[in-house]
Amino acid sequence: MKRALITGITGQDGSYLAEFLLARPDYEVHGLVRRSSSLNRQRIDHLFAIDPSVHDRLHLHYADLADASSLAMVMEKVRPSEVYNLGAQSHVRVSFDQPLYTADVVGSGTLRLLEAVRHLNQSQPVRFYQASSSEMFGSAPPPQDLNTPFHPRSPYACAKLYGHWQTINYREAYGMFACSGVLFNHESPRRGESFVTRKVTLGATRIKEGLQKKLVMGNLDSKRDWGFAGDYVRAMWMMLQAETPDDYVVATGETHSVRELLELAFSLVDLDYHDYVEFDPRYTRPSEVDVLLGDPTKAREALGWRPEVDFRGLITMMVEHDLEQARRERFASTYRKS
Ligand code: NAP
Ligand code: F7E
Repeated sequence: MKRALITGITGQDGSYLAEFLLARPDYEVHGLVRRSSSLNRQRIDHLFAIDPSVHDRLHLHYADLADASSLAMVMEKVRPSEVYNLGAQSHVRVSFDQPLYTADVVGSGTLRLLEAVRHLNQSQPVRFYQASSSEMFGSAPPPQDLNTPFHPRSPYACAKLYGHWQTINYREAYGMFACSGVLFNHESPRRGESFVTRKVTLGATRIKEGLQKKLVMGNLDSKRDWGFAGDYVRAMWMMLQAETPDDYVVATGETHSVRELLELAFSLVDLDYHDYVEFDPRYTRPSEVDVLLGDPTKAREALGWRPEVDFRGLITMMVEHDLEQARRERFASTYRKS
């Protein structure tokens, strides 16, 4: 039995990764969860229905990346063979409002976890995956790969860069099997509601169903290399199954503007986004990342990884999901009124 420990299991990627690992009968999955006043396990509740054995193969532990002692305790209790560090304050705009908190959880949090892994690694081999980000490239001209100089443009990106180099340093200094995956934007129906793709697919479908009148947005000119989260968690796992530890860019190799995203999402519900979208500077950032376009050649050649869902397929999947949700909400409110 392989034993995986996932920080950020309640997030988008954590839920897909846990699902991917639990579909393999040889994995036991442990996830870190934070205490909150109301439960936020919606993304992982369904995992218990995969098969009856999941009740014995999925375990949750209270801990926090800001709390080194909790990480050490969980590491000692679980003794995992693979650790995936996906926990983060992951919203770029919010990182400008909470820079110190973001630096602590995203930057120092990675170091705290690496220290706990290093101690365990003295008595058993542990493989470590760090969730690095294309945001680290910031204003570097596209296409971006691991030879592109980093130029981060937000507190979040600076903190991720710190975690990226600490991961490499632990590999070089202590010979640890530590990999940094530099992942470009990846989305899904489980994406947080305030990231741009989900905000747009929720907005378009709710407008279609009469639940919302307009959609207020920020900069429509920025471009992103958007892939599907389900494809990207497979790349994380492949990195830890390789013979030697290394770093990889994971991307689709295609870029699209926020404007193109709006055009596609609204057209899928037979609407024209020009009729509904308004601008508010509240949704812009003090410094923006204009164009991200990844070159995933190394991941394809060394790991055999390829994305299976393209931009159109991804946005269609998200619109279909959110349309169904909006319809259910509309039926429920009509029923309540009648
Ligand atoms: P997400 O949906 O925002 O999930 C973040 C997870 O981190 C949640 O489970 C959250 O727990 C947890 N978390 C937050 N603060 C924590 C803390 N102090 N201690 C422990 N856990 C904490 O993010 P995602 O999209 O799945 O992304 C996963 C990772 O990949 C993140 O590190 C992100 O920065 C990175 N990344 C994402 C993308 C992307 O496009 N999605 C691209 C590159 C890199 P709660 O549920 O309790 O809030
Ligand atoms: O913004 C623009 C915004 O917040 C994308 C995180 O997962 O990917 C994500 O970071 C673009 C930006 O993602 C709105 O200005 C316009 O140019 O969806 P986003 P992000 O900042 O690229 C990276 C790789 C990560 O690592 C992060 O964790 O869309 N935009 N109008 C808007 N963005 C938002 N959120 N809301 C708007 O109204």
